[in-house]
Amino acid sequence: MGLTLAEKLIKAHLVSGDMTPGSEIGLKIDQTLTQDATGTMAYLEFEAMGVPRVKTERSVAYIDHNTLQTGFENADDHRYIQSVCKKHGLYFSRPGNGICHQVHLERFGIPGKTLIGSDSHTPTGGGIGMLAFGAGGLDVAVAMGGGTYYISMPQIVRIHLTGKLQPWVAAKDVILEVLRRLSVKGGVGKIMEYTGEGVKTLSVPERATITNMGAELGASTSLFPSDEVTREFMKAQGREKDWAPFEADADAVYAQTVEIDLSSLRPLAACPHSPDNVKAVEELGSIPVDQCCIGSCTNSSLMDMLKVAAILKGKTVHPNVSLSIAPGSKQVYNMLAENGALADLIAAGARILECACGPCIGMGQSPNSGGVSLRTFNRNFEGRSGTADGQVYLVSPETAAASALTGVFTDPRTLGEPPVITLPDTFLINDNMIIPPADEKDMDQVEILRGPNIKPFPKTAPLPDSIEAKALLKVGDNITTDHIMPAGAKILPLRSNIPAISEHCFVRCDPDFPARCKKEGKGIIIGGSNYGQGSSREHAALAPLYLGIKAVIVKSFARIHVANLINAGILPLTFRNEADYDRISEGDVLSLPDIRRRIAEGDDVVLKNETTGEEFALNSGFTKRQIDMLLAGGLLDYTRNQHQN
Ligand code: MIC
Ligand code: SF4
Repeated sequence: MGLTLAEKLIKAHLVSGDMTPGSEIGLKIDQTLTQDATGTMAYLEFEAMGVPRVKTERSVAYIDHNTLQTGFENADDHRYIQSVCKKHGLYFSRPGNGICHQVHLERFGIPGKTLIGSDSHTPTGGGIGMLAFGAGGLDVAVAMGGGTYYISMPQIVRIHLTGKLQPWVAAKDVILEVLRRLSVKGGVGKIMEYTGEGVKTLSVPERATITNMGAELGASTSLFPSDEVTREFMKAQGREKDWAPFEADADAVYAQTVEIDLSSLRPLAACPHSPDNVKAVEELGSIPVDQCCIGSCTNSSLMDMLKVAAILKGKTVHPNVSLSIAPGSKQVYNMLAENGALADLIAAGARILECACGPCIGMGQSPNSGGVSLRTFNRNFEGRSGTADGQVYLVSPETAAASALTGVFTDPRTLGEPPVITLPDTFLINDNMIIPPADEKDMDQVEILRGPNIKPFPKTAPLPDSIEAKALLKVGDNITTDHIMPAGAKILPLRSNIPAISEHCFVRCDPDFPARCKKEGKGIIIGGSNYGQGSSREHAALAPLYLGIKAVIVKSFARIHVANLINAGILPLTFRNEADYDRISEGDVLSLPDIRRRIAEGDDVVLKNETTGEEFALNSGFTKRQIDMLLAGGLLDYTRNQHQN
């Protein structure tokens, strides 16, 4: 029996476990990446581990999220990360050099290698055949120290592509179609592997758009083969020597197959407020548009920008629309400038932003009240844009550019002949914004620069014998990490300061939550299904930890978030019978008797609702390693204990 591509890459990196879906596997990690919003914490954790120099083949720190500098905090954090890189053996991508996933694809990614990144869109690397996962900062810190990365072995799903995209239909429409069919929960516990004749018709940037947004399916990662198209891309990046072919065996067996005929797709849009609320653009009607934003790690490649420039050339953005454009990297920006396309964008009235995440993470460009914003990004969770009642639609660059001109939602197919864009034979290569680390012999001289905003990791404690605490919050299904720990220009600068950022924990759901936690000193959170979807931010676990949350009890968890909770030493439990969710009200006193022994011995966990007198069973189902982590009080304590033994 042949192997899928995912199985081949997993097998080549397998340190422990076997490839039985659902069982824990340990992987050797070749490369890591961090960005600045999760990076400071990850490097504080790395420093706490006491490893002098990263042990990966390549680790890169990017500055791309917290680039709005309205106070000292972000700039201080950038300096801190830069000094850590120099001392501990990492490459540092300076602010202005671009979005981590775009730059990594261009300059560092290598087909067949493993990559983990402290950002949920790290699977972008799957566009060139990398096995790339988003992870919490602590997991990345451990991998940088040479440690194994553990996940539960996913099922491998085949997305079989046939046909060819019609004019004006884009890669974004492919992944929106997958989201429409499978939903934001459809990829949980799965790797989405793209196969079929249709694969050959897609360029690397198009493939990367698709693997990037696999994160919105909840998938562990997504993967394209490394083929001739990949080789051409690597060659154009001056890195052909890093290319090697990788593909699934012809007789590989998949857990599930999804068939997509690319020729049958139409321009699509994910409507407010979920990436899977997908409708055809032509069906939406002429909704007036207030804002269009083009960019983000999903759609900011040279190809995307050239298409947009060709659509806008010689025209003017509609008077009621604000159009902002952020090229994904300095390479893209520079090439746009050299070939004149940048002039077309400027002439049409686009507001050009620096190469960074920008509006995608609420760092500026929040829409007007109730404003309709068409974005080429990957997430449209309520409030993420920074405007509580903003109506964000996720669309292709073609749809965004067409609508920016007309002022209403516009199917780009109405524009006539599409522009023909071909990728260059060689990209402009200039890595002058990437700073290599100091030589090993000089590293001791490098001083780590810590600003006053950097506060230590919150206190952890071993799992107590029993837990008794109030249900301090009860939330519904599909709670995102943007609900738990909002981002945006005001809150992101506090990413290195857990006490301060905790004041914003869950405020979008309940403004009194932080105060209530502080008053009670401890608590339990109750949630529905797919709790913690979205970002990899471990702050969504560290802030609750700081606020005294001992357990989170839900119908089901999203993959990265549950790992982050365990890493933080917070007990993640699920209802055995989902209907028991209804038997808990906010404010009820709950107890988990004898919890330490039950977790240690893998026994059934019992939850007592002391307020109602009811009692019911919860699932734990942790692996030996997770049990040891939970007993120790989280991954840091667990790692310290291991070093001591
Ligand atoms: C996001 O898109 O939500 C982010 C910001 O890139 C996050 C990381 C973070 O919260 O810093 C992600 O996707 O992991
Ligand atoms: Fe940045 Fe947005 Fe991509 Fe997250 S999704 S890495 S905020 S561009």
